[in-house]
Amino acid sequence: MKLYSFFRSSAAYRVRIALNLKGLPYETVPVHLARGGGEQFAPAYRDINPQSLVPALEDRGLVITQSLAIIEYLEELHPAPALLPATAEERSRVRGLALSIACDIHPLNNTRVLSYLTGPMGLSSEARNTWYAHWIALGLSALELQVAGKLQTGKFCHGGEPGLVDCCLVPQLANARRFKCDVAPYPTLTRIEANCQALEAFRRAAPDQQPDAE
Ligand SMILES: N[C@@H](CCC(=O)N[C@@H](CS)C(=O)NCC(=O)O)C(=O)O
Repeated sequence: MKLYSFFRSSAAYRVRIALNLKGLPYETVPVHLARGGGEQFAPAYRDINPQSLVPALEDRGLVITQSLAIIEYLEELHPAPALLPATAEERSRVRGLALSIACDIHPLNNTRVLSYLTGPMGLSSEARNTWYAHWIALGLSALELQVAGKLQTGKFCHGGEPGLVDCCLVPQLANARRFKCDVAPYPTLTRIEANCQALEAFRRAAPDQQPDAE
């Protein structure tokens, strides 16, 4: 399998964690999101993903886009270890939490959104960082409430084994820290993050461990 990735991309980071948790080998194909206006917009990559976003996964000639679709594809083909729980009720919780990160928190701090703020919208980097911190705080404080003190929450976001939500949480917290957001108000999320970081699969997926890290 080939993973089109950028070391700092949190969406690609999710997939790297899932691949590692499942013990699936893959080749990294770096797509630099900043160099030369962004390699994601080059025709060669547009042919792979017309959305010009990473990650994309190539497997046996099939190209899959969208990190959560990629993870669910891996889950269906390689069910063990499972990243989704066994029952429909539990899966609905896990998918709901994962989507709150992937659909509601992350898109507001994506590279193209932030560059549009400081580019065509004429915002200063300070104002852009205020935008970033506002949406992160709103999203992470809701997520903290969704997991804190809940019976289904365990060592990880759902139970005692790492799963889909953890694949999304760790990159999102890494991103928040990169933008100097205070993560102290989210003690449950950071406790789970520490449990994840104790696992090699998570550490090996980290941005600074990638072949294209700068
Ligand atoms: N919903 C997509 C989001 C993908 C995404 O936003 N990727 C970012 C990096 S984390 C990207 O490629 N940004 C390039 C850009 O904004 O032009 C997914 O989950 O795969």
